[in-house]
Amino acid sequence: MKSVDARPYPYPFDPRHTAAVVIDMQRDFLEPGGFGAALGNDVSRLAAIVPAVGQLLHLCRTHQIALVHTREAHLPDLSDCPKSKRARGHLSPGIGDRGPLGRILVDGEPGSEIVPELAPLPGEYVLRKPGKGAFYGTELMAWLAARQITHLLVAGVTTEVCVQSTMREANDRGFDCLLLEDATQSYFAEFKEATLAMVRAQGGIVGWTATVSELRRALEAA
Ligand code: C5J
Repeated sequence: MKSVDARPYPYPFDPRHTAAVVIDMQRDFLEPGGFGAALGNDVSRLAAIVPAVGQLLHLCRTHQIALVHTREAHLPDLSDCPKSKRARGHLSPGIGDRGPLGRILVDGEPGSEIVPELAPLPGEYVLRKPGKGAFYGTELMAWLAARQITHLLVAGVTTEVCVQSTMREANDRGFDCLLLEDATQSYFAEFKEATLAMVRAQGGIVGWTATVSELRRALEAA
């Protein structure tokens, strides 16, 4: 067993029953011309966490912790995209429309790919998801159960949308989740801080938070 010096109190975990879930580190959210930019956001805020997420990937690969990379992307015919999602915000270009990175949030388009610095290695699980939470409409629960995973290390973007949705879905399914503070980001600084506070409030009602360095110290401790 290992223990991270986390907030609101130490997070015990067994690396053999732990997976890291890296949420939506895609060009559509991190690069100009994608979905995040279409929403009017400064995408450079998100690109700034690429090194920390890279360190997390390296740690997991070194310590044989299972990895899940998620991508928010719809089928090309948009049959898995609710009309309400497509209509929200009256965006132009919006989901399914062609932009500088190809059709926005559509599987197979350049924008839907994970940024090259964080590219999954052959054999790692890459999960396409149609929703904000990674459990909705996916095989994630079955994949984790088959590997007897009980603990999740969660990172990626955006903190208050897909990351928080996934953590809440996981928490309700009985997983103990640790959110990596410096390996997650929002377009809005205050939303990130509020999410970290919500997760660890009331005795860790959704989970724990810690930095990638704190996780490293736990993994390297004898
Ligand atoms: C959003 C996400 N923000 N990955 N998606 O629409 O958080």
